[in-house]
Formats: sequence, structure tokens, C-alpha cells
Amino acid sequence: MNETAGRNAAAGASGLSGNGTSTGPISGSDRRRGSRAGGGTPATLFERAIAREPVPRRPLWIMRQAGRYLPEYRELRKRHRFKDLARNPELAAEVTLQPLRRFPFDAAIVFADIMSPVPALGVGFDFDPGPVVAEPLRSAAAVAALPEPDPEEAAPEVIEALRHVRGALPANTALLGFCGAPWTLAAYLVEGRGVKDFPTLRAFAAAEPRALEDLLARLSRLMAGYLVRQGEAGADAVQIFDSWAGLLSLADWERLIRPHLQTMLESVGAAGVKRILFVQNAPHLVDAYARLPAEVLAVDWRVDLGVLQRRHGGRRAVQGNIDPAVLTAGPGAARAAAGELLGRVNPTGHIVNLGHGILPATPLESVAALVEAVHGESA
Ligand code: 1CP
Repeated sequence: MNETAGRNAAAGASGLSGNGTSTGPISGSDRRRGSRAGGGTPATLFERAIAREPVPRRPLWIMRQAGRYLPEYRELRKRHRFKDLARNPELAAEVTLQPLRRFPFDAAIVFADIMSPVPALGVGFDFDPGPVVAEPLRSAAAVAALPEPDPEEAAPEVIEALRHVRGALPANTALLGFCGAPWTLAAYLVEGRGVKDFPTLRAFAAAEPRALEDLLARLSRLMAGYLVRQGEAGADAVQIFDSWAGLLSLADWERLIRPHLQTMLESVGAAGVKRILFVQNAPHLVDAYARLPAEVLAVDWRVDLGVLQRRHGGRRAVQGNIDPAVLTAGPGAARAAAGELLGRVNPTGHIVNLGHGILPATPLESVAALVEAVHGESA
């Protein structure tokens, strides 16, 4: 499919115009139109999959669906730095909507970064291209000196971007918020940047377990408040990215990490916000994650999603999990991977996604082939 054809097909299916969408403010009555109008049945395909109700076809979205594989994103990036895009609610809303003008995805995910709420902690950082922290937290004293911000101080620009996007989305498209899991955020705050296996972080966990505990508790409180506010701003569900979950053994994870994730997820659930828990590169921890309170368990391609669904699908929807590298092999490979996944995973309670973020080198034709394969299932 050429680019224009892809764009038009997506615009037709999603009801969005091809050249810009109003991102103006919206009224309160408009805000939750994706939710349970008339009681009983969740409105969007996405919400029905979360509730593990039968669906005419499975919903599909893609992690990092707004980003560098899209020519229109690369075009915007020539004029704006990443952090300026993410800090400006109008621009962030525009970038959030870009992939939906091309492809009829069933959800939009607000354009931001897991580091977006970190300024509320007074920690300085930049992007190169991933997060780089100016003065990493390496002592109990540095952690103890952090402020205790109110939830409203966590990335107010992301909350505003969510409101803009909610107003511009078609009623059948779900809106997703997100945050980094406490451990994954701590990974950047302690290590200073993304490095293989995060050795400084693991040494910190061994040398200063109480300081790590303090840091994770602070991050859990801040993220819980941030996610609840995202729900209030119109997010139908939130995804918690635990991208660096797999660095610890199961025993250390149980001791150091689980209590904080548990508390955070419980407060988000108590506010009625649906939770997607994404665990990356941690096959040894997946069953432990499955026991945490979340409506959806999302995993990368290393895990057999069919097996996971048989083991936990009675209580959880599952999300995933095509290897993003397969899409760079072209539309034929994308179609084959999608067919294989759809055959292996029961459609009820399955949200189709990649196993991790889409790679910048992905051809648009591969994404179109994935969409066609998932949409074609009902035909
Ligand atoms: O344009 C650019 O050069 C910036 C690249 C970029 C983008 C597009 C970064 C820097 N962040 C983002 C956006 C982003 N980050 C989204 C947008 C919403 C979407 O379309 O999905 C999301 C959900 C994230 C989340 C994120 N950031 C994670 C969790 C998901 C994952 O990939 O594991 C992590 C670990 C980060 C850190 C980060 N920020 C940026 C990069 C390149 C990275 C990861 C690599 C690193 O640590 O160096």
C-alpha cells in the first residue's frame, strides 16, 4: 500500500480528516463517551476486550505508535525537539493523533515519556535519545531530600494533552494514558541513563535496600496519583510500563518490587481506572506479575501468549505480542506473524499489539498488513 492510500483508508475508517483535527477543549458530557452509556455494556471494542466480553474482532494498537517510523512525525521533529513536543499539550495531542489518521487503531496513547512526571521530583534530565539524568540518585540522603509533590504537579501538560485528544477522538477509539513502573523509573534515576543490565542500579539495590525502598514508595505514590488524574482527564485505561522488570531474580523482585507495585495498582483500581501491566524481558517473572491486580497483562514476544492466556486468562485479558523486529522484515512477515498469533490466542480477552515498541525502521506497509490481518479475522 502506498502512503496516500494508507492514509485515506485509515482516515475513512477512523472518521478523522487527513490534514489536521481539531484539538480544542471539550465539554464534560463529551469526555467519557467511550464508556458505559446506558449501563451494562462497555462501548468500545477495546473496553469489551478488557472486560473479556466477546468481540466481533480483536482490538489493535501498537506500542510507540506515534513516533519515528511515521514520516509526519519525523517532519515535526525537524522543527521541534522531542521534549518540546512532549511538553506542549497541543503538539503532543497532534502527535498522538498522527498514527490514527493513517491506521484505524482501536486506541490512541497519549504522546509523552515515562520521565514526563519526573520534574515534579526536582530531578533534572534530558533526552539523548533516551533519558539522561544530570545528577543520578546514588545515596539514601539524595533520595530522602526529594520533595513529596502533589499529584497535580505530575506532568500537568500530559493531563491537558489527554483532554485535547479525548475531544478529538472518534467514539469507537479508546484513549490510553501511561506511566513508568516505579522500578523502571528508578532504573533511570539511579543509573542515570539506559545502559545494558543497569549494573549501578543493581549494586544500589544490594548496598542501599532501604533507600531503594524509600525511592520506590515515593514513585508509587506519585504514579498512582498521576494515573488517577489521567483517568479523570478521559483515559479509558492506563498502561504501566515495567520495561526493566527483568533485571532482578524472582526472590529479589518479590522482596523489593512487588509491595510497591501492588499498592500503586490497588489505588489506581480503587479509582475505577482500568490497568494494563506491561512486563518486558522478564519471562521468569511473568507468573508473579499475573498475580498483581490489573485487568490486562501485557508481555513481550519471548512469552507464549496462548499459554499465558490458558494459565491466567480466566482472570485477566492479555495483550501482545508480535516481535517488533518481524515488522521490519516487510508486510509478508508481518502478515504471517499476525496469522500465527491469532491462531494461537483465543479472541476473547486478547488485545493485539507488538511485544515492545515499534522500531523506527518499520515500513508503513508492514503496519498496514498487520491491521488488515487483524481486521480480516472477522470476515
Ligand atoms: O523522537 C525522539 O528522538 C524521541 C524518541 C522517544 C519517543 C518517541 C522517546 C525518548 N520517548 C518517546 C515517546 C514515548 N516513550 C512514548 C509515546 C507514546 C507511544 O506512542 O507509545 C511512550 C509510551 C514512551 C515510554 C518509554 N520511554 C518507555 C517504556 C516503553 C519502552 O519502550 O520500554 C521507556 C523505557 C522510555 C525511555 C525512553 N525515552 C526515549 C527513549 C528512546 C527511551 C528508551 C531507550 C533508552 O532508555 O535509551
